Amino acid sequence: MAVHEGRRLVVLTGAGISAESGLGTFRGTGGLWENEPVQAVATPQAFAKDPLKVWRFYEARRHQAARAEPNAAHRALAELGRCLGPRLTLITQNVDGLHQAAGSQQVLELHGSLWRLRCTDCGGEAEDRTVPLPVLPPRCGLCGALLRPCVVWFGEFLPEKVLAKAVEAARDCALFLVVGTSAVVEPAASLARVAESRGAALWEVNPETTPLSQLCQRSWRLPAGEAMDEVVEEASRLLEDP
Ligand code: BJW
Ligand code: ZN
Repeated sequence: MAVHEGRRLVVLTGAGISAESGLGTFRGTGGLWENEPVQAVATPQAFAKDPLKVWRFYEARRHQAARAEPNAAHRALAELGRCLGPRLTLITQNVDGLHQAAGSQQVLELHGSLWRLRCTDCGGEAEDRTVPLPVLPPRCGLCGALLRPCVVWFGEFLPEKVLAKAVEAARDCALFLVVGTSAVVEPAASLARVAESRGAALWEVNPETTPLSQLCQRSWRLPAGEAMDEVVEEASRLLEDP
């Protein structure tokens, strides 16, 4: 079948893959949204109303992410990338940079990165890994306007080229593996549905069920760090099968 010719693998990750690195997930008990309602920190309206509050939230996240180390699941996917080369497309909703820290290359960051800042006026964008930032909220060195974290908030468009590459990969893979996401945020979750509707096998690693679970051929109800070695082995086998 045409869609299987390339025997490509797409992996979509979410906050759950970084949980074992000590970073909080968003939803559920103990999630980041429990203390800070999403509307208060992850919308453009929140930033317009109170940039300092939003920046304090992201500054805390930057502190945590700067201290965090990639875990076994990040490392297993990086190793898989070394084996499969361009046959693996790694798509993440995470902004923590832990896939890259583990050695994954060309990660498609659907929701941006904590480590880039963008000017709200002149649009200038730059990598900035300084922790702590010397002044909050930070200002643009070129025009003096407010800088914002280069992340995608609710109601904002995802980076167009990144999303286009993700959709293209989802449409043309033999296996789509979903790891550590509640799969409630669009359009990320629908990438899995696109793949499945085009004939790809759908596998999931998550201790909890998600709206995608019923579409999945295989599920590992385990933390990613415990499941990933086995999943990677089985994925490699499936991709090698003629
Ligand atoms: C483990 C584990 C372990 C725990 N191992 N697993 C269609 C229908 C309805 C609504 C919409 C729609 N299309 C668009 C929308 C609106 C909206 C949306 O999706 N809303 C729904 C929530 C209702 N989407 C948008 O606004 C998006 N933009 C867009 O579509 O633009 C076009 C448009 C514009 C205007 C109008 C209409 C369309 C943008 C979405 C941006 C999301 N941004 C955030 C913040 C990023 C910055 C930051 O990090 O602060 O992205 S929100 C947050 O959710 C973050 C995450 O990337 C994202 C997904 O969360 P994730 O990763 O799944 O985390 P959790 O916490 O939800 O789940 C963790 C999972 O891990 C759980 O399942 C655990 O069980 C599991 N787990 N331990 C493995 N050890
Ligand atoms: Zn500027």
